Amino acid sequence: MKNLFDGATKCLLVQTKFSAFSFWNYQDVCEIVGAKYPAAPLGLLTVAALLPQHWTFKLIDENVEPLLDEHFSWADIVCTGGMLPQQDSLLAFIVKAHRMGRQVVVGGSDPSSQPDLYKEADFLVLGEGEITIPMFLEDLKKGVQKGRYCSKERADMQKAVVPRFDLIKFRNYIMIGLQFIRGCPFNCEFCDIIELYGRVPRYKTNEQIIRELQSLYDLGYRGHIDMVDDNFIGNKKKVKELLREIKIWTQKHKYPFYFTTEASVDLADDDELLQLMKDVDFRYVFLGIESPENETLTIAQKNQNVNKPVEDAVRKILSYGIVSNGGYIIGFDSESKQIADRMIDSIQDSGICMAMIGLLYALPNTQLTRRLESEGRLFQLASRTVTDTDIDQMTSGLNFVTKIPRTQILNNYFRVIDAVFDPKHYYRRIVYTSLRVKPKYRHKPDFRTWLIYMRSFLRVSRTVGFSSRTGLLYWKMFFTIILRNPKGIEVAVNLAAMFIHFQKQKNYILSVTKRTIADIENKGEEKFNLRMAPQN
Ligand code: B12
Ligand code: SF4
Repeated sequence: MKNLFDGATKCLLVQTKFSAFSFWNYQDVCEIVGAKYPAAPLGLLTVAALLPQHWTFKLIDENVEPLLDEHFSWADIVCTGGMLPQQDSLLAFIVKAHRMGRQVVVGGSDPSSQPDLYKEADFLVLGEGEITIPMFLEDLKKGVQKGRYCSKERADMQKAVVPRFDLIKFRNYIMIGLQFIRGCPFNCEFCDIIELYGRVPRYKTNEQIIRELQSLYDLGYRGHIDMVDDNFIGNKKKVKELLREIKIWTQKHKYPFYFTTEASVDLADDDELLQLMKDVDFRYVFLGIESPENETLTIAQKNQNVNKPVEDAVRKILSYGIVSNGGYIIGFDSESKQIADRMIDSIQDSGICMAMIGLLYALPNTQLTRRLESEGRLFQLASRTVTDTDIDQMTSGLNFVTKIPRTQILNNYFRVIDAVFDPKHYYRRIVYTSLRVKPKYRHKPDFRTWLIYMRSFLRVSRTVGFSSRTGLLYWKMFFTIILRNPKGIEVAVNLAAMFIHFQKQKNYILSVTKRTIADIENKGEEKFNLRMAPQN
């Protein structure tokens, strides 16, 4: 048997397919800008940097190119990993790799949350790779053929390695991820981040982040970087120090990048932080808003959002040239009868265009899941969808016996999606946002990228501007912004492009939701719940 550790091992890393219908899988927009998938597989790029560097690596992302038998034939060992929406493709990959006679190493968030589902893998390397990959390698050195590795220890981010960005073709992706912080200080009941990564944010040093930026710069990458932190501002003091360092570096390098990230709503309380983000060219931020109702926020332990008018926060963030996207959830026990109207009003009043509205999903290994289990309300197939569709946060969800009648929740959900993604309403939000945004973009595209922007603009104008549903709205919006706030036009066209995806997503969600409602009405809710077999 070949010594895999010491030898000239060929290692195949595979990012398996995401489900086709996902809020984040905006294929139409990718096509318009000439990319193949939104985000690069940062987890596997990090794994490659943690494995022995004398190995040879090949990374295949099934979302951008086909995985062929010859890739397996080339490899001595294959690695994969990922999240819940990849569960089916990950499991199929393990079977295929075995059929091709290859040993499989599996890690990442879904295998870490529910390892037993992945028991067929030869090596299950769970939790943070920085801790468990060395454990796996120790065994590999000894010639061990199978193993499961996990640890309660948290990785020291200050020892984190620079991901192997050289393994991907940048042009395949809209954005490249970079991670500063793991963990979040808050305690939302439905969240698995605090279970996976803890409540004390651990961060890389400024030097590490600069090294990662430099690595991307040296490899020739320019453009969009997504700071993939669960809450970028989890430690405000540290993040300000980092932004000051980035400001010096990025000025010196003539602003090669612009940024997006995720943050809690209290970002709006800190002008200094917002100014620093503006200085280094942050353009979009995803806010976990969840619910417009204070009682629900309190019960869900999302106390940081209680009594925080979202509209004010979004307007404040916009005044720094940063556009907010928002995450919303429907299906909490404490929701009022007016939840649909309140959510629609809140989204319309804040002007948030990219609103990710999902049904409450009890993710494996969360406080919510444990509570529902103890109340005998959790469905047995808790990690899977309650519809027969792909796993997707937007349509799956409600994987438990609800307190409010399920059809009432689903009807509310239907109404919210229908209204929020109604073309008239969506375009009203584009106008609101684009008139108020005061961007001062520092990153300037090179000539080739500028040509791509122009081509994308023409493609969006052709697709949206000549559609019977959106044509009039698009041109009216376009001339309003050009005349009244020309600096907002880039934001306006980007948001209009995203609507191509949202329209399809809306139709898909509405048809799945309608089918589920009909199914429940047909059988009765009790029978529906019985079929989903609650655990008790
Ligand atoms: C960035 C991000 C995204 C991005 C990009 C993801 C991508 N590459 O396509 C976008 C915005 C597109 C996204 C979308 C979604 N995401 Co997301 N996302 C994240 C986030 C914030 C960071 C992921 C990341 O890059 N981390 C940094 C890298 C270095 O860490 P890592 O990938 O975990 O890898 C480490 C280990 O897991 C391990 N590892 C990973 N793979 C492998 C493989 C092997 C062989 C080994 C040994 C080890 C190993 O080693 C690495 C180093 O320690 C995480 C939260 C988090 N903190 O993990 C959520 C998270 C992964 N997303 C999640 C979900 C549910 C989704 C969505 C369904 C909806 C949503 N909530 O946003 C969609 C679906 C995507 C789709 N296309 O259909 C969940 C997954 C839950 C689960 N149990 O699987 C998470 C954990 C957040 C959450 N709680 O909601 N996401
Ligand atoms: S703020 Fe976000 S990351 Fe932090 S606990 Fe709440 S849901 Fe999780």
